[in-house]
Amino acid sequence: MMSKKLIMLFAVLFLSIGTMMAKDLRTVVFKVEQMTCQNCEKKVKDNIRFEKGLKKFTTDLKTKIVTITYDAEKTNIEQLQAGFRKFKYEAVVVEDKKEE
Ligand SMILES: [Cu+2]
Repeated sequence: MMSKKLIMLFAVLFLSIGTMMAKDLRTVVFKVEQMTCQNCEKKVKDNIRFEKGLKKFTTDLKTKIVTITYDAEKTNIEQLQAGFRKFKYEAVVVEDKKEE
């Protein structure tokens, strides 16, 4: 039978492995001035959903805000902005933060 000490050791080991494997997820908030109606919003949704490294995103038509959670090992803000530029939209960074 395993001793309590050994079980503790395994618990610590698994916890540290979990931390090491945790993805570097970041959330960026973009202001997209061109997103002025539902069609524009749909255009953003239809295009941005295919961006590499994208984890989740939300759009808000009223504030023209697009919030994107992305894997920082697979993409970055410049690449996401380039994604917007493909359909002639300019995404301006309002906020960029690391996910806890
Ligand atoms: Cu529109």
